[in-house]
Amino acid sequence: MPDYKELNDAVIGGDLAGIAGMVQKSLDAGGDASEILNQGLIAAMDIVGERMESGDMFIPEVLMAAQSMGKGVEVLKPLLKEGEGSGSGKVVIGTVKGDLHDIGKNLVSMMIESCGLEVHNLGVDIPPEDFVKSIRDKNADIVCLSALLTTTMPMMKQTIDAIVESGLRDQVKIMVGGAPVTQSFADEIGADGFAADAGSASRMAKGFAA
Ligand code: B1M
Repeated sequence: MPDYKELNDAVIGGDLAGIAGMVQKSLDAGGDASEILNQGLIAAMDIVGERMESGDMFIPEVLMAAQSMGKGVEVLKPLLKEGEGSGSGKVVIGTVKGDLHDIGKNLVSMMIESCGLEVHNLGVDIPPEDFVKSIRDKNADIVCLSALLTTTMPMMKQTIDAIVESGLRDQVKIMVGGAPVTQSFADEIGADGFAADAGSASRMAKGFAA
């Protein structure tokens, strides 16, 4: 397996100027796009998370790392297709209210889009009523909720409750994901599916849309 230490260090160090070139170099050296994403970029964010928790990295540095990761993903984007675009479903995706994390959610959005589904990415900090409005306005078939904080996981349940109360529950499949989310939590709050990563989320969405 190629050594991704240089790439990991570039993300951790927030090397905005160098990251795209380094990702391209890994690709030119024959690296696989998914492997570069997982071992080079996502693995680096896990280290960033550990350093954040231990107080060795602060929010501005974490934001630089996050932006570097985004620049790296841009290079990989055309190569990260999950399958040929043949779907016809409409998907609404967003990070729940109170939560500002969007890197993973954007990866999920990108991978679902690459399956040919129509994706409406609402952004971050999305209140339940905005999910409901968007499901109604877009006539969505699937809604994807993302949460990265244990403190915002209950907002997933509140969002599902709002969808039920709106009378739209039968119209949509509800998928949930994000680092602290589990299958048992998804079952507990009444979601239709849990996806641990962007690849499985896109396969699940494609299955629901079929
Ligand atoms: Co924050 N943060 N953060 N953070 N942050 C975590 C999540 C944390 C684990 C770090 C830590 O302490 N170890 C911790 C949460 C602890 C907890 O609740 N258990 C934490 C904290 C505490 C906080 C703050 C409270 C810090 C503070 O202010 N004191 C604060 C909260 C702000 C808020 O949201 N209200 C905060 C802020 C931030 C930044 C803004 C600085 C920045 C976010 C920038 C951005 O997103 N634009 C940030 C970052 C970058 C992180 C870490 C380091 C990296 C997250 C990430 O992007 N990972 C993170 C540590 C970590 O996760 N290791 C951490 C890479 C990404 C590709 O993975 O998002 O897991 P992930 O997505 C995956 C899967 O989860 C899944 O697919 C994706 C791709 O495979 N997935 C889905 C995600 N969404 C899905 C939806 C689906 C399906 C699958 O729908 C169906």
